[in-house]
Amino acid sequence: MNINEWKHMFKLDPAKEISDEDLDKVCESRTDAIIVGGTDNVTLDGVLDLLSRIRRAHTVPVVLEISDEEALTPGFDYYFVPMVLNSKEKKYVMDIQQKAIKEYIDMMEYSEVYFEGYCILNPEAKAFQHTNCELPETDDVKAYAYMAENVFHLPIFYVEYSGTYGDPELVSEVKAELNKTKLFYGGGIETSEQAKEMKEHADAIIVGNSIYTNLKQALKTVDAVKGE
Ligand code: 1GP
Repeated sequence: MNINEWKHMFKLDPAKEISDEDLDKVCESRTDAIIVGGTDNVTLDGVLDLLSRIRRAHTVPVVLEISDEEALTPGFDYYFVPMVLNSKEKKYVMDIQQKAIKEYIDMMEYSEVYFEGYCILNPEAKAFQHTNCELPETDDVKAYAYMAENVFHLPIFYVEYSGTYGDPELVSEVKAELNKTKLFYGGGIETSEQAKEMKEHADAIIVGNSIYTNLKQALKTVDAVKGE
């Protein structure tokens, strides 16, 4: 299936433990893809371990979301490269990405690389602090979305509330700005109702932390957005 048709993704953090049994459930959940990504303590060993455990028994597409070039490795189906549009430092908007291209683009030549315009909206999130973000108003976020589509021509605009459930009204307003660029929403989704609510506006939702806190409920978010 084409990435433009994806509706649901699970995001696994290579710095967190997950049993084989739980990992099997995540991979066989009918989610459209597994994203491997995190902010802290992402190591090459952790990334490779997850990739090989997923590949051993499953065919679900696997994406590496690159946060640290030290943990970059071939073997993934897709690579997502975040550009943090609301960072106060150019480094996190484009310099890290430019260095990664210079160094590693050959390695990724045969795979599919997608740049994501990220907007991080939870000031408590590690990613917000790590990338030195500024908290934007709704109109600012809409303008970033406009830029993602019309200035940078990015395939994905990612509204990131990592760790907390966001504002569906904001997501709806952002969606109205976008025509071609896909809107991804991630942050605090724990229940089927929340998954449905955000998926009404976003093209795809990403469920992360609740895999580790309440897997049973997290698994239900797949059917909630993709149907039984
Ligand atoms: C994190 O957007 C994802 O990058 C998912 O957020 O961990 O809060 O589900 P949660």
